[in-house]
Amino acid sequence: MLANSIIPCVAALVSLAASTETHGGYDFQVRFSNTADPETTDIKDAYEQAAAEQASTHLQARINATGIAADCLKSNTGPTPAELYALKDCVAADNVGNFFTLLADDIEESNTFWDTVVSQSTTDRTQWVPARMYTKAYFDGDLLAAQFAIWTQSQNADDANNHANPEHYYKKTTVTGLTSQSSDIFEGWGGVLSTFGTKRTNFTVPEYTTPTFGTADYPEEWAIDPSFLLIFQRIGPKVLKSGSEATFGALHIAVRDLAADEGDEGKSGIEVYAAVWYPPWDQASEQSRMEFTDNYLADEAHHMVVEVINLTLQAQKDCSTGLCVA
Ligand SMILES: *[C@@H]1O[C@H](CO)[C@@H](O)[C@H](O)[C@H]1NC(C)=O
Ligand SMILES: *[C@@H]1O[C@H](CO)[C@@H](O)[C@H](O)[C@H]1NC(C)=O
Ligand SMILES: CC(=O)N[C@H]1CO[C@H](CO)[C@@H](O)[C@@H]1O
Repeated sequence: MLANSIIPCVAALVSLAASTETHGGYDFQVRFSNTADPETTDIKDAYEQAAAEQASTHLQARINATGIAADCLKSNTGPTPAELYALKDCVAADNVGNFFTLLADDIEESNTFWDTVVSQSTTDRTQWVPARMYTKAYFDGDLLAAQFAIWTQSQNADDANNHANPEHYYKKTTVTGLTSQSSDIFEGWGGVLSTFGTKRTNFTVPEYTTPTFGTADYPEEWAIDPSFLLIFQRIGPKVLKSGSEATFGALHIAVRDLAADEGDEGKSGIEVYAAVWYPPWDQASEQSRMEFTDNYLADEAHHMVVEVINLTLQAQKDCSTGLCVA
């Protein structure tokens, strides 16, 4: 009798604990490490909304100050993600280079910030620190790992980026080989969870390729579970676009198919892993170092969740029209 009354109670607790967020009719579960349980509160909407409010206010202030694309403010000033994305579309339609001019001071500030982090870090890469997330997306056969991997190299993926995240401003990907790409990216992150504010960074990922772990550039510690096949993984340095051309991080993204019996949903899907490894800023004050590793990197991990959910949803739409032949 006792056992009977306890078991349903435990089951109820377990299902309460893991949060499944639903977007575009599909369920998602987020983890910030491979050993963690899924997050217990929804990540995407709250983070995207908070980031959109900040991005919208900042962009409007810059438009006001410079007069660039000022007509865009007549009909696009709301604080929601969708309204911000419409404002960014309008600014980019005026000239795709507008964001570099509007946010030139931000780029300078970010260059200074990252140059400081790099010059005040003394360790090899085994001691670098990650912003990282795992997101399970239960597409139930509507989007496969191979399709998502192919889609990420397409023009559609570049086009989707300014709608995938409030702080994204530019992305241009060039396929450089069978298993390599390079990307020019202008985006920001920070400011929602971290007191550092948003660092809007203009950078390239010049050699984004299939990883080989166990090297000085890509230490063994960065390898992930072998269920993520190497053919669906890419890694590459993040290099500042101007000034020092410093390598200030390394980007690693992977995707795998998820069998129906692996998740909590009884549905199949894909799991996306995204990580950026950074120098640990070990010579900073204790306060700055902690703010960096605890809050600033958490900001980027949340930013990546928003992006991955929006981008997989867009990939599903594009692939369903036959765009992603795997
Ligand atoms: C931009 O200018 C408009 C019109 O003067 C004003 O209503 C708005 O508050 C300004 N926005 C910001 C963020 O400065
Ligand atoms: C930022 O990068 C773009 C190309 O991706 C380049 O055209 C622009 O000049 C750069 N701006 C700054 C300020 O670094
Ligand atoms: C690319 C994409 O699908 N972006 C969507 C992200 O989510 C926001 C909020 O729901 C939408 O407005 C975007 O269109």
